[in-house]
Amino acid sequence: SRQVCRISISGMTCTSCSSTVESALQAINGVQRAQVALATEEAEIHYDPNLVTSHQLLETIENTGFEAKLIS
Ligand code: 9UX
Repeated sequence: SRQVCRISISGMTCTSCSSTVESALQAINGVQRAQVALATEEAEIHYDPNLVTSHQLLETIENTGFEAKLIS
């Protein structure tokens, strides 16, 4: 199955920052698509909720060194 969430990310200052977060999200089992936009400081993630939770997505982002909050 497929679910979409949006996460606000603060602390990213360059495209290398956003690429790091995007790669970390894309490496998670159950993530089908992950896009991180530096300009809007937001991530849009398509994922299978049977394999990964939005809480785990937030934790993955925070482990890369940025602050993450669930928007929707
Ligand atoms: Mo470049 Mo982004 O050091 O932190 S990766 S600013």
